[in-house]
Amino acid sequence: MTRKNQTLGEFIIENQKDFPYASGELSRLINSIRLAAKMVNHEVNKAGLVDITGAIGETNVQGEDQQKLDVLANETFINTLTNREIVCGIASEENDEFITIKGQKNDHRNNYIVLMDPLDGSSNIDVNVSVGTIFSIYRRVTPAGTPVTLEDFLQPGNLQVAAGYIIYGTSTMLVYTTGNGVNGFTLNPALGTYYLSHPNMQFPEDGNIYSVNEGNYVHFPQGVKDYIKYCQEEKEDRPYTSRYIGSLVSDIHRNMIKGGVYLYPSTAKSPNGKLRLLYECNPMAFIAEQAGGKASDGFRRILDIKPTQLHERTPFVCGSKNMVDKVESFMASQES
Ligand code: AHM
Ligand code: MG
Repeated sequence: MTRKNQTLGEFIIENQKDFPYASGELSRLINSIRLAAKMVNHEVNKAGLVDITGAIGETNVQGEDQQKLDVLANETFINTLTNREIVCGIASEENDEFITIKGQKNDHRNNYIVLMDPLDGSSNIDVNVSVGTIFSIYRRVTPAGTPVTLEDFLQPGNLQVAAGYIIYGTSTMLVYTTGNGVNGFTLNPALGTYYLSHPNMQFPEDGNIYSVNEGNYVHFPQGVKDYIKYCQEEKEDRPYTSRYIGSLVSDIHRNMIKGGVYLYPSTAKSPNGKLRLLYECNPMAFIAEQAGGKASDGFRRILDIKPTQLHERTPFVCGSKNMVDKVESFMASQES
């Protein structure tokens, strides 16, 4: 159930019964993400002052070292998630290996795994363009009471119990799903409260925006080249509009609201594309499907891929259902 003026805190409590394994742990986990996001938001908003307060890597006026924002965001999320007796393991784009959390009694009793990209698109920070945090949540598969193993992290995306993103944009928003649709909350920075601003978000079934780094065009597979030409053709409803921010969260968020498709295909140099399956593509795919959209590697459903490595990459096509279908049909016609 959703209400106007509902805060994220109220929403979490009121919808707890719909959460998988409604024990309250997942609610507390989402709550801790909400808190960490506020802290990161505070730092991201100050990023433009770095030239005044001291450059990254230098010592600031208080004698503290200035940290890179992505490192700071990583530490903020890890510290917030660690202190709550819910999470047993974290994997992050910023850490080569996963982190094991023993719990306060050192008994490895916690149940949830979090995979995250704490600050995606961070090269955009220097130029005051939106960045985001992406997170994916699973139940562990190894028994509680034992340390987590890689197996707990290498679960296919279709087993996610929750996923979401935070967009640090003109407003800061937290958008997430627990498998009952997608809801978006906007932060009122004066009050530090998130309000339900985008209930039951839905990808339009069709759209007219395509988002891809066309600088890589010559390296794209023929199917993607053909699709791009299709988008540019002069027809009744085309050419489509090209929009590419280079911040996955922002590009997907815009396309979910307006209707569009995001592509990061394989290239001749990177046969698996650039984006990471576990903490970039899977959470976005879960959100896309929950919002009536679709996510694919060009041939198969992202959420059905069985991961083999923590940081593995995959080609990624995500957006309005009919547009992703179209990309897949171009890809299939070029497969020999
Ligand atoms: P990052 O995790 O190093 O920030 O890279 C991920 C980002 C995505 O947000 C974005 O969609 C993509 O990389 C842009 O890549 P490119 O500059 O190659 O177009
Ligand atoms: Mg990233």
